Amino acid sequence: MAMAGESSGKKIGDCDGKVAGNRQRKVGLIYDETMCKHDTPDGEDHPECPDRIRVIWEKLQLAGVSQRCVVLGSSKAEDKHLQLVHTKDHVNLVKSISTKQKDYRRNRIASQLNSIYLNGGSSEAAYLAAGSVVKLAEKVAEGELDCGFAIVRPPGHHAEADEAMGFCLFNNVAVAASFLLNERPDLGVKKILIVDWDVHHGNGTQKMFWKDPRVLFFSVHRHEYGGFYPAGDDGDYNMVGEGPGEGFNINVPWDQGRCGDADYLAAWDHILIPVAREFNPDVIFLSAGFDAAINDPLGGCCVTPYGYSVMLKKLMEFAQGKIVLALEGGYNLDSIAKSSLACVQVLLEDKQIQGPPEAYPFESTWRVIQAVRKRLCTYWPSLADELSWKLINQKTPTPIILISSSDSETEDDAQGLLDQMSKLSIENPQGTLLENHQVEPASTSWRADLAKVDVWYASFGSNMWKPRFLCYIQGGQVDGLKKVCVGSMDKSPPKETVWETFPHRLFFGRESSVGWGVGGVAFTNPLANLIDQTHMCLYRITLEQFNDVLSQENGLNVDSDSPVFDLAALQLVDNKGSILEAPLNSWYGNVVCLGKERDIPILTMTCTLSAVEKFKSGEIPIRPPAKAYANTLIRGLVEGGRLSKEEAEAYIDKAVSKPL
Ligand code: X5A
Ligand code: ZN
Repeated sequence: MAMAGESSGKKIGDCDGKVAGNRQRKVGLIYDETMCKHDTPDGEDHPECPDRIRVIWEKLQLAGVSQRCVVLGSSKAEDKHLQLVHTKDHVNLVKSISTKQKDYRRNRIASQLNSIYLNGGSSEAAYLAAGSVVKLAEKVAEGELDCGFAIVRPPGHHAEADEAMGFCLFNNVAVAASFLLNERPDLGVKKILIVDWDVHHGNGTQKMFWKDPRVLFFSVHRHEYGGFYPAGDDGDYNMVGEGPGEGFNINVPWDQGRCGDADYLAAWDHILIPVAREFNPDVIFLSAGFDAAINDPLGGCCVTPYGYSVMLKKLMEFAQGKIVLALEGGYNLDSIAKSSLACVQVLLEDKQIQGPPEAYPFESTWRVIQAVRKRLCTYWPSLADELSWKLINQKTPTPIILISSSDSETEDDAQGLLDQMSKLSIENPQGTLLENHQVEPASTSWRADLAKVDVWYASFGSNMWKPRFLCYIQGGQVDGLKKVCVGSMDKSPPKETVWETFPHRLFFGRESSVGWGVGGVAFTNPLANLIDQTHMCLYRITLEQFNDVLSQENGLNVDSDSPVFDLAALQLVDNKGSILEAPLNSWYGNVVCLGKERDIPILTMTCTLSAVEKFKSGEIPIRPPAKAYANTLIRGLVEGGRLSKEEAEAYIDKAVSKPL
């Protein structure tokens, strides 16, 4: 019986990827420190930094996987190979850029290019990056290696025939693909699939093979209707190639920036994989940028190492596993190191790593996938079928069923609440307790369970002012508030109050509210971003009380048979950034987990993501808050000790005036 075979006499680590009789795959790796010499001219920080490839290399060594691969030296690209896809002028420009004569002109040249820096090490690094991918591709096509990963920089996929851009000088992958097709016909590579999973569109690669049916180019990227780098229409799904290349260019343009494993895998399962099966490539290139990875500072998506490993594994079913990975973007050092490791483990056919729990694609993901399938189905019959209703209606997060499906701020509902209120004797408009008042519960069974669990309720609107929030707990009414609150069944005050600031956008919208009259009310975008801040006052209350607050915020009765937000719902959002959109049209029907404080989940309630879109489009109006309402927020921030009066006013002003 053959042991898992040996690759170039190198030690084989523990690996259950291969059944007896099958030899260990030969995985090539190329890394060369010389490519670290390409750097910013004056040492300024830049996301595309030399450490990117260092951390990947170190990770592979520390994990003991590079030792199980065939490590090759780098190699400089030949001009004639570069000129298969680049103009002579471009090749000469990149060649000359690091020469002495160019010392003074380098910065000026770079400044005329889009997102490019240059220094004395740039030319050599660019030649090595392209040459290394050529070398690896040649060895894979020859069969000397099964597959491999070129850990190179500068990246390549934005570079066009006559233009360096987007941190890219030469189009490394395009040069290598063209080399196989045109310089090595003896190797029999007739059809090449290039998959580009970098978060940015591979505009350069697309153009280089636009009319070439030998190369099927597939790019999945953030597009946002042309607003995301490299902006414009090139990354649109209508761009399918031309002439003989028509149908051989596939773009999957995300229209928002938080796609993760489920979204990418849906694009794989319902576009890329069926097309790859029909195309049947001889070799696959992977423009392996890791800037769609979770925590990437530029990408904003959240693909995990597990997600990358599954995507790669699915591709290895084609071209007899002949796949060449070339690093493109990816700017979080930790994320790119982990993602790279996961990929090399797949190349080595190690045991599949563990993934996060199952999630479903966004609704917008299905829209994009359906549009792509429709546009391309004449070229690829496997895309012709309609996706099943059942498939595309799997949604994450699972909606919670609310007891009413009306909008809290519609007349009838608010009236309903007021009717209920009118039975009560309200003693004091200043937020003191409504004594002697009990709402008879229809059922109390769920309350005991939820009373045992604490959560932080994070408020960013008028509830930041504690007396106003207490109305929701103890019942009553405060200054400026036009309605009376019934309060929670459990009237005990919050156990603790703390302040925190979250990276979310605060804004004001809607024409008027029952509570405050004419003017917008506060919302915070459920999605985090790197620029904005929302100050929040966190109250530690029980999950039972949280339900009563949620009900009151959404105009629902507190005495319902079942909780709006139960333990199962808490479980579902028990993770930073997770969202539980309630299927009702109320304004605050979206519970968002902002993280944890001492292991207790921090929950806020705000509008849905689709409402954010409507605020952006103007379908729902953005409106400044009424004076009394704004003053209540300011009062909350100041009395809570979070901000000075001036700071609080400036904070609200900014949220009012900054466009969404
Ligand atoms: C290779 C890559 C990104 C360029 C972004 C420019 N380039 N803002 O990820
Ligand atoms: Zn990128």
